[in-house]
Amino acid sequence: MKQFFSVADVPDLSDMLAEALALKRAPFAYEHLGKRKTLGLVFLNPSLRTRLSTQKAALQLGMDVMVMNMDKDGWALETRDGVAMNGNTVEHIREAAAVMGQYCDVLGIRSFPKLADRDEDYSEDLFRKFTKHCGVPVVSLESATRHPLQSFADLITIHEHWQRTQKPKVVLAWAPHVKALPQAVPNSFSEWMCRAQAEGIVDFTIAHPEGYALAEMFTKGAATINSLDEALVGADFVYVKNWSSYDNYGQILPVQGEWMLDNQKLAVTNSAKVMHCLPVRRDLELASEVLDGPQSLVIQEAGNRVWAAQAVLKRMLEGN
Ligand code: AN0
Ligand code: CP
Repeated sequence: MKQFFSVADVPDLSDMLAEALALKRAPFAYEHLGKRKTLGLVFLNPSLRTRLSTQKAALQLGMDVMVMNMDKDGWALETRDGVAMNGNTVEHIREAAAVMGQYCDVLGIRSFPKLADRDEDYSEDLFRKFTKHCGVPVVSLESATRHPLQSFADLITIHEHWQRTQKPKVVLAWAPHVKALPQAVPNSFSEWMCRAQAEGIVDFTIAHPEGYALAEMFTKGAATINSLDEALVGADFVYVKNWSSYDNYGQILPVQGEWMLDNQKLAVTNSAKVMHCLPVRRDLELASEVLDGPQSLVIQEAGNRVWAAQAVLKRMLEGN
């Protein structure tokens, strides 16, 4: 595997899932695979889970890890080509990425969208340029439009908590927030769930208020509904997440009705398990009674980030 950017980089979803579950059972089975290999993690934005789970995954494969907090410790990066750098940027991504590629066998990069210009964010300019110029395999630690390590961990979590034979009903539920957040997590979750649905693993529904539709390229095959209460009926998994509008790009729109999941809303589900990628704002996005209750999977879900990252890094080290 040369790149882990989207579900399209996984030709065999079921095999990859089985690989992650096998690593969870035997974390050190490949502890020599990464010996004398270096992983570099480059952050242009904050992170708790991605930073720690990916480091842990690499250490369990015997790799060395270097972390670069580019936003705080690096030179201000220029990504545009053909401009004289006479403003605030100090170093071009062409040199910065190429240099980091000299020090690392695998690189990971996190870079959120600016949420100002939709075409710019959705072109994934920074991730693509970084990949092109570093010259080594690159794993996305959340790019402008996707968060594939999160979605992979989410799929692992759903698989683990669904032992019954019939397909689970999975609902992606928009939640309120006070800040404009990226669409990366819901785009990615939807992309992975649409693939899982196409492979007969899940039934997938998206619930969001009017004005919050995700870009079509991520939602092919998903049922979409503008009512949370209707979507929740019979749900087996509810995946809670806020995102800002794609149509009115990066905006927070006025919303009708109550969209925060609480125990009362959860009552119409099939005793649904509740997921969130974290960080979550308690009693704004999700009621604390749900987070603290028996149906919450948020901690197990975060735990599974290790196995998702380890399966990806293993494939990169194996070169297949
Ligand atoms: C980020 C987001 O919504 O994309 C990161 C989530 C993993 N969340 C926040 O900025 C709160
Ligand atoms: N879920 C997730 O990616 O969390 P962090 O932003 O803390 O890495």
